[in-house]
Formats: sequence, structure tokens, C-alpha cells
Amino acid sequence: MVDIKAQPFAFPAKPDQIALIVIDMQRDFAEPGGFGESLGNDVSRITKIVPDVKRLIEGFRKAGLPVIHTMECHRPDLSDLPPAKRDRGNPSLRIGDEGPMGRILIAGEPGTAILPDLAPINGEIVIEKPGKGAFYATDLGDILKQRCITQLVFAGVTTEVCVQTTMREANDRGYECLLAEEATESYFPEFKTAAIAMIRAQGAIVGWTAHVDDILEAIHA
Ligand code: TIU
Repeated sequence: MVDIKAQPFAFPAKPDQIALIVIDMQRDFAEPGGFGESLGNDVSRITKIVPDVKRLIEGFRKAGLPVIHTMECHRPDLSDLPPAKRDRGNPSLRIGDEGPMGRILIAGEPGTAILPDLAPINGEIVIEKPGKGAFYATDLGDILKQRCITQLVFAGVTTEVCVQTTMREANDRGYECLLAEEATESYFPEFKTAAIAMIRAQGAIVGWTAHVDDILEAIHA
């Protein structure tokens, strides 16, 4: 057991039971012409966290701890895309439409890939998920159980959508969750601030939050 300096109080990390989960660091959310921009967002905010996500990933690799990646994407025949998700809002391109980086949020398309700087290496788990939460309609829960993982450190995008949804799913399933503050981002700075505040409120009702430096220092100790 090693304490990670965190809010609202220290996170009691168990080095043999902890994994990093990097949520949806895909071109579709970070690059012009992808899903994020089609929703009207300024995607430049997302690329700014890449160095912090990268050093967190490299720190976990160096410590011999598991790194799990998720990707929000759908089957090419859209059979896992509910109309309520496809038809929502008034985007310039909908999921499945042909964009400048291939079909929007479709498995295997160039735009759906994880950013090259953060790409998974051999042996790392990649979860393709059709929802916002990474437990819904995926094998994530079984994989974590098989590997006796009980604690998850979260990075990725967006803080209040796929990251927070997955943290809430994990919290309900009994996992202890820690969000790396500089390694997550939203298209809306005020939503990131609010998500961090609500996650750690009420005695870590959803989970803890910590700085990347403090996480790295603890896992190397
Ligand atoms: N990965 C993720 O957060 N999916 C989104 O659609 N997020 C938005 O903020 N739109």
C-alpha cells in the first residue's frame, strides 16, 4: 500500500491491484474534421493534454503496471448505434457519415484511431465501446476481474462525458477510482472544473482526483 497525494484525501494505492485506464484519446475527438468538431467544439483543447497523458502512460509502463485504452466507436453496419445517439443534436456530420478522416466514429477508420503519441503497445488491452461508459456492452468488467484489478486511475476525454460516466460505472461496481487532473480535458473548461469538484465532493462520492506528478511519484516509490 502506498498513499497517493490526492483530493479530498490520500488515495491508498495497492500496487498489485491498480491499472491506468485512458479514455477515448482518439483523433475523432482531438483533430479537425472529426466527431468532436462536427458537434461544434474547439478541439484544440484536447491536444494540449497529450504530453501529460503520455507521461502517465509511460510511468505506468515503466512501473510494470497495466495500461488499458478505450475507444468510442461503432460497427460499420451501425447495428450498435441507437437512433437516439445517431440523431441527437444538429451536428455537421453524424456518426457513420464519411468525413475527412473516414467514417465518423466507426471501428477501423483512420479518424477513430488513438492519437499516435498515445498508441497502445503490444499486450495492452484496448476496449472498443459503443457507449459513453466503458463497462456498457464491453468485456471490461470481466477483464478487470480476471486480473484482480480493484483500483483505476483515469485519464482521457472528455472529463464530464466518457470519463465521468466510466468513473461512475466503476464506482458502482466497487472499484476505487482516481482521476488524473492534468491528463483529462473537456471542450468546456467550466465543465472540467465542475466534474472534478463533483467527483471528489462528499468524501470522494465518485472518486479521488490527483496531480499527474503525485501519481507518478507514488507509483515509482
Ligand atoms: N469520449 C467522449 O467523451 N465522447 C463524447 O462524445 N464527448 C463529448 O464531450 N462530446
